[in-house]
Amino acid sequence: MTQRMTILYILRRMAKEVRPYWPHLMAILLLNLLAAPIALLAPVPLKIVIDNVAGSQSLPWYLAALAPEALQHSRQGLLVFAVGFLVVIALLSQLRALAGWVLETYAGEGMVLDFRTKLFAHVQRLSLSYHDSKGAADSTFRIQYEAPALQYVMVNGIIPLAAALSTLVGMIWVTSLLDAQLAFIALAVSPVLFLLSYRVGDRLRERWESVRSRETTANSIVQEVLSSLRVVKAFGQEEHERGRFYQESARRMRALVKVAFLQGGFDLSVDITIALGTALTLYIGVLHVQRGMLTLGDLVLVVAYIAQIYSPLQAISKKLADLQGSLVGAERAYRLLDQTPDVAEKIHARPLLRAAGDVRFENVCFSYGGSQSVLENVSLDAPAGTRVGIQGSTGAGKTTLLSLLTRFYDVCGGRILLDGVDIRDYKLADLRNQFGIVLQDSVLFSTSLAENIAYGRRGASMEEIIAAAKLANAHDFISNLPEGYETLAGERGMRLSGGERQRIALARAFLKDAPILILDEPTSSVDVKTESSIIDAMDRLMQGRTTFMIAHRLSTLDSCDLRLEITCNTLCTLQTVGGISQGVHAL
Ligand code: DCP
Ligand code: MG
Repeated sequence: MTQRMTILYILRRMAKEVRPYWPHLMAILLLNLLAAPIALLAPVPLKIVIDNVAGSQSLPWYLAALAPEALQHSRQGLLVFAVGFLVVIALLSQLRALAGWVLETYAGEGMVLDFRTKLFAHVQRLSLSYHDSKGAADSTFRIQYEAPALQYVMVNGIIPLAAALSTLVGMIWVTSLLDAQLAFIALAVSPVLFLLSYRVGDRLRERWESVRSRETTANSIVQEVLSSLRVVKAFGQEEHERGRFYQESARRMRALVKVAFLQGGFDLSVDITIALGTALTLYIGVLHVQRGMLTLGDLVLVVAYIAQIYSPLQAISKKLADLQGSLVGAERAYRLLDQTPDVAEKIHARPLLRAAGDVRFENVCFSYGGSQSVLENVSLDAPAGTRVGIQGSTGAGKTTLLSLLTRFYDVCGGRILLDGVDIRDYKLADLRNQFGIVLQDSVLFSTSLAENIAYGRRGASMEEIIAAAKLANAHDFISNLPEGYETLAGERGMRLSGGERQRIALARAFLKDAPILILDEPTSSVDVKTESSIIDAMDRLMQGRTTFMIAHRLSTLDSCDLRLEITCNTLCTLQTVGGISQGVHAL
């Protein structure tokens, strides 16, 4: 199990994270601190009405300084001043609230937006093996639901905490001027409070962790089921999935009830500790009065102030407990951010504009983490322009072999060379830019067909897109659609048939015009007629490019210069055509 991050560590990291928002946070804090003096002004107009309008006292100096000269000499004038003052105070208080609200929303949402974007960018950089093992739902949850922890802690947590702390200091100072000993006794409960929040905080955090992990699981069930709804429906498993979802959600609920118990118990202990503190100060205060150290009036004042000391103390302890849930969220978000991609780019990686397409595998070994190796000692040599056909039974490792070439995964042993240079020495983006890929199951995005084709080269013109579609034998079927190139593909391209998706993917590859082609069974899910139209398009696409083509139907591989088969984790040559003879070793 990974070690827990300490609260201090998380807070420090967060403070660094939100550095651009520090001025906003300071302003919010100031606005928070202004609330108390404005609240103190609220009863002043009433005092003016009673003392100076109904009564006949003259205005105290501090109000006389504020009131316009003309209003000070008649009762009518003073009344106008009093009601005017009331409106001004209300306005001030509302303006303060409004400014606070706008600033809090702006800063809070802004920092969450930045943090989310950072997490999202990082998740995209993480290698496929991370996502294979963790699943998409986990990352989604962390990005969408854990990132806001930043706002809860920095805006809704630390600021009220700081405001309460400064009120506390002010109140202690005022009380200690009246009776230092009493102030000290009143404060004696604070270590108890902090110890309490510390102990309970730790346990709360543990419970919150369990709530969050249940939430993630429930969330991933929803995501998984909805993305495979066809299968669920086909096998009539709705009830089973409902049960799975219910169980996880019920576990989450039980964990939350435990949190509520703990938090409720904590609130109760804080309140009781504070009541004990008040009782003690009252007792000792009365003793002081009896000994003549304090007047009765002072005692009343001190007791009132001590109540004022306790309310921020209470707020602070409860806030510390409240924050635990958000701290757990933040920790989970940081854990994601701390994942290092295992397919990493070297610091001084080589740029690569356009490769010639000379590919060499040297004693390549690979396994997906488990003990079972998928490829062992695979060597092959494909000079630029070679068409390599790869066959092999299902699960033999054909897709894996080509995933190594694009560095979706890194080899465990041996090396792969492109134009004589280890592919790990190139910049990742440059390397991947060298491949046009048509996968076993082509996935489209839920945008228009034109945009889907243009995914191969952002910013391609409509003419180029249409030209690519024509080359891929896709233009005809696209033009027959009512909305043509503007037709929406539906989620993952589900509104198109398998063969149609495949041809869009080919058009994408045409548009990308990369020197190396990877065709992973692009005709596996289409009828014979469509297959011949796709093969026809592929033939055009393969011209002048190094091509790796996987096919189950062996006739598809007829046009290849080099035919390989993967069996028992290694490669054997079936047939070499033309000048390529030394290519492959079966080891
Ligand atoms: N494998 C794995 N983890 C992954 C992908 C695959 O453990 N993320 C395993 C499953 C297979 C082996 O690796 O036992 C080879 O998988 P391939 O996808 O490379 O197999 P093929 O492409 O050869 O099979 P198919 O013809 O079905 O596409
Ligand atoms: Mg495969």
